[in-house]
Formats: sequence, structure tokens, C-alpha cells
Amino acid sequence: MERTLCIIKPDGVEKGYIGAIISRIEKEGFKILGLKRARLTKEMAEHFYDIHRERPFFNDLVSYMTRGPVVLIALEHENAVSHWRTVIGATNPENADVGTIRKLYGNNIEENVVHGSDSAENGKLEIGVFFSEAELISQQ
Ligand code: IDP
Ligand code: MG
Repeated sequence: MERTLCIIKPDGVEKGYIGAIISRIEKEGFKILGLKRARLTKEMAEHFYDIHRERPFFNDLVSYMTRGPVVLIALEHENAVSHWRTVIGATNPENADVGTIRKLYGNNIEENVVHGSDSAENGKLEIGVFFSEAELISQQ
């Protein structure tokens, strides 16, 4: 079993898509190990997106991710990383497949509603940033 972190980004929360996204998570068969609402600080967002620090959109990305509350969801599934990335679609909603979360609800390449980890290793690491082991509950 693999783990991946879903973040419902501030635009997803603002536009009222929390329910639709959690419903989709359940429909796709993911186990929800942990779930919480949070407000990211500038430091948290900068750390989370550290690999993009040198990109021209980094400062905008940090402003976007800190402008309002997010929902953090720790997911488990077989091949959770690739399964979740298939469900959310391409980074740019314009290029995302029909029916994906980003195609359905995304605004543009920045405001794309949801995060998904990019590897099993990062899935574990990212979940560890936001959840203690005691907060991750495996039984259904
Ligand atoms: P991902 O979220 O699909 O893994 P990444 O390339 O890791 O995409 O980028 C992280 C986040 O940064 C994206 O989800 C999006 O919000 C933002 N982003 C990525 N590329 C651009 C860009 O070219 N302009 C503005 N924002 C971007
Ligand atoms: Mg990424």
C-alpha cells in the first residue's frame, strides 16, 4: 500500500469544492488516513515547494497557497501516487483530461485546486510534514 498527500488548495476551499473532492476520493477507493483543515504559513509553503524556489512563479505560488485555508488529506491506495495524479489531471487544467478534478474545477496553471505528491517517497515525507503517526488511522 502506498501513501500520497492531497491538498485542497485555497481556491478549492473558496469555491466550495471540499465536498465534491472528498466524495471523489471515496469513489476512487482511497482510504482516508488523516484529514484536517489548516492555514499554511509563508514558511510552511516555501518549505513545501522548496524544489520550485528558483522558478519565476515561486513567490506567486507561496502567496496563493497562503491566502486562505487548505484541507490536508493523507490517502492510501495501491499505487496511490499515480492513481491520485490520474484523478487530478495535468498541472495545467487546459491540458488535463476530461473528468479530472483540475479540468472540472481548475482556473489556470497556478490555481489548479488540488495537490498530489509526485513519488511514493515524497508522499510519505509530505504526509509526515502535516500529520503525526498517531493522527493516521488505518482501520476502515
Ligand atoms: P504539480 O502540482 O502538478 O505536481 P508542479 O510542477 O509540482 O505541479 O508545480 C507545483 C504547483 O505550482 C502547481 O500545482 C501549480 O499550482 C504551480 N505552478 C506550476 N507551474 C506553474 C507555472 O508555470 N505558473 C504558475 N504556477 C505554476
Ligand atoms: Mg509537483
